[in-house]
Amino acid sequence: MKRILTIQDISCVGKCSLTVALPIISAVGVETSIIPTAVLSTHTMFKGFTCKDLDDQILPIARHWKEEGLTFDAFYTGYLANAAQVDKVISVIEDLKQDGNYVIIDPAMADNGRLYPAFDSDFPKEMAKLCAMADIVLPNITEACLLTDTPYRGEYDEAFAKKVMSDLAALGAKKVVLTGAACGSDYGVMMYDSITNEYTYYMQERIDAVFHGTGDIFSSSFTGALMREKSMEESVKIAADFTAECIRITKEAPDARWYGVDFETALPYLISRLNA
Ligand code: PXL
Repeated sequence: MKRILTIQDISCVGKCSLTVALPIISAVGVETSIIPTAVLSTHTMFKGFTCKDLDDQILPIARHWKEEGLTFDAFYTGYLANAAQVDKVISVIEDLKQDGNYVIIDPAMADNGRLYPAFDSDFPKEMAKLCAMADIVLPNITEACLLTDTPYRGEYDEAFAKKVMSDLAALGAKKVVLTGAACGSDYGVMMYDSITNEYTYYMQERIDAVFHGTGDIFSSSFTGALMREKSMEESVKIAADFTAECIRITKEAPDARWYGVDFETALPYLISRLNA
């Protein structure tokens, strides 16, 4: 069985980060080891959330694993609690990584043109250091703009998206997967491969609903699909379709919660796509 390490927070209520990554990646048959970056009462879209960072645990946890000879097939990082955690996470990956491992970085820090409440304007510069070591980086357009020092645009065209993706790759990431890309009337995922210099797109029908945590749903199912030996392109399609299915189900659920999607109901769909 493949084993991955995912490094992100535990929001105890909120259906994001580890409470999404653990069930999704485990459900697709991949062992999911974790380093929690922080424990929060809820994600930061709630008012009054509590947060205890686990800064002093990140390196000791990894050191113990190194002594145990533990190895991983992929590293997948998400929300970090503060800028100082970036160097620690880089060091964990450098210490544990072996040839052929994937490094997947979701720079979960912003959306809709704004940084999440816990971060100040210096944070993206630090996060860019982590993105530089990625095989695959998975930003939304806000994050891609912040990482490349590009003024954010709510509306943009294909040329703008392509430029931001190639600028991001120039920082060091091999492949860029831009999620929630809304170019004109098209909506979906855009990919840039800096090795082949190719752009590919997977466009979907736009669903008129917005829920929190969908970026984490995408990144987790994408990581799971890659670990199930799907190609990069196929993994993007499966993750995008699964995320859309989660949104569709949540939109129709009479008891839907505002803070996250009903990914639980959609898990059989994901598993059937991976077994097809
Ligand atoms: O889904 C991204 C995310 C992860 N973790 C925490 C968050 C958010 C988005 O708001 O607040 C704590």
